[in-house]
Amino acid sequence: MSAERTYIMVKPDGVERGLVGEIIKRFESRGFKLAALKFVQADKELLSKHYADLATKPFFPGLLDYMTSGPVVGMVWEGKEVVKTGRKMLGATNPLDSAPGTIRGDYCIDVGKNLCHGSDSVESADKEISLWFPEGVVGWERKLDAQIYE
Ligand code: DAT
Ligand code: MG
Repeated sequence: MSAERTYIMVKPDGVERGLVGEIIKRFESRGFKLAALKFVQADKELLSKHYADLATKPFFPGLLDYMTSGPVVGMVWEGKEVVKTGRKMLGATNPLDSAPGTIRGDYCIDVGKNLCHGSDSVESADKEISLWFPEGVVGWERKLDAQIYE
């Protein structure tokens, strides 16, 4: 079974709107395994590293303001093709392009308040997990896996 991991984060609007449980529930119900979880008020230094590839974008200062406007919930989820599948579950970056049934497609409208983050590749996931969880994540055996993977 795959030990692929992704970094999923509920953004400040998702925390404020009480959607943390809903987002966790979707990953749990799908069968992915939680490996780490953290409630944190991030600062601009951390978020500048997280969004380093967007530093030259005109919306970058606003993005940092948004992401530091309140606490976030950072999580590591593990499972087969969880990076790609996690992105599908989140929906498109612009929520208006997100299909109903996705998190963004069900719960938000504007790109600057799009509720959640998901790593876009295995390489980004590794970097993001090291950045948000420098202490490491929890490796554990889940008996339920026998009912999820063939
Ligand atoms: P994603 O979050 O789908 O990986 P991204 O990495 O390109 O998308 O951008 C990171 C975040 O930056 C995104 O979730 C919301 C914000 N963002 C992206 N494009 C934007 C835009 N055109 N205007 C405002 N915010 C934007
Ligand atoms: Mg991204």
